[in-house]
Amino acid sequence: MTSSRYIALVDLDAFYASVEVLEDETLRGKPLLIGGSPQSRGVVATASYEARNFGCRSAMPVAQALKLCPDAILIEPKFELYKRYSNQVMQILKQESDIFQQMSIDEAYLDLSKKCTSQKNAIEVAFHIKARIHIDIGLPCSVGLASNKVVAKIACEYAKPNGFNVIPTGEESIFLSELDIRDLPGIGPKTTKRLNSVGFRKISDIANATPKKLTQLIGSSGDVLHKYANGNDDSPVSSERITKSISAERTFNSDITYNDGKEIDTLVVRLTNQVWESVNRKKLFPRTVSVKLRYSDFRTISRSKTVDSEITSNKAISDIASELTKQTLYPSDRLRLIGLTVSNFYTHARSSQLSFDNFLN
Ligand code: TTP
Ligand code: MG
Repeated sequence: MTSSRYIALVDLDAFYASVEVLEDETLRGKPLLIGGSPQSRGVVATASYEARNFGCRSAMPVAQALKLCPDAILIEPKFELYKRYSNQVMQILKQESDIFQQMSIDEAYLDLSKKCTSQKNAIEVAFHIKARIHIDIGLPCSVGLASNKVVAKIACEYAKPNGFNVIPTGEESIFLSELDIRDLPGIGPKTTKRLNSVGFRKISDIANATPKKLTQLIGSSGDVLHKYANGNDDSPVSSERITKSISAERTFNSDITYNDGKEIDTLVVRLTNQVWESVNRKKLFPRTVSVKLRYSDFRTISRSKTVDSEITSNKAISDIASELTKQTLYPSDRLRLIGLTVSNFYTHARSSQLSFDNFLN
């Protein structure tokens, strides 16, 4: 047994809406929707907790949210403003913890294991951090504290809003056991349906199943899901910079002519395999594929395509890349370089956006 870790997940409450309230105190306590206009078929970025009482949620069409809560005040998002507040919060988190991993604009993991001698001590530190965010900046947040990231994340969800949830070390699986399987990171509608169809409803149903049975049901992600369901997750809080894009390129010894595109397609597949190796290792799932083409006269152009849902196979990347080259190049075009970039990632940890569903057939 390795020594215990103290991991905190700090997530701001109704972040965009809370910033709007700080900027205009008359909005406090009111139902707010931050999102685009219903005329332009806008969606809700976030709803204040007062609006959530009426059923308004992130990603819902604004028109639908206004039907649920006609008195809600609709505010256009001000991303620059939110980014400034986010930077202030992240600054505090960095100061207070030696290992810090920002997950999104309003959420970060802190590893307090080095700094703290006991869970009690970690509770004091995490409380102090929550208080600083409130007093120094004025924003409410929720904190989950546990021995690993998955449990800290779920604990935080259950603390919202403005809460603090500590899962004592050793009690991870007890905390999880009665929760719905959908609370586990990565379980989307498809996985839920498949697991429900064999009677799995609570996390303990997954915890008590054999990894073999889970793998039969949902493929290779069964193993990791079994670990999570038992309250285990040894992934580190990693202060590595967030990867924004992964690229590979090839310069030719002598220019090549596009012709029927076959040679370029073969190169695209090779570049894709190089990129895919990193993408896979880092558990990243891109939505944007770009190709860079340098002609024999050094003119360089880039073409990109963004797809609706995360790309989970190298074949999908190479198909998009060769489609982009096909749309761009003429048979007589001569090239000296071709590059491939994937970007716009959703990470494994951003569970609400990526689910094991992506691996189901
Ligand atoms: P979240 O932390 O998911 O949501 P939240 O902070 O509004 O509410 P809470 O954490 O209390 O549940 O996202 C942070 C911000 O990111 C959110 O304020 C707005 C933005 N966002 C979107 O623009 N679209 C989305 O679909 C989601 C989920 C969030
Ligand atoms: Mg939040």
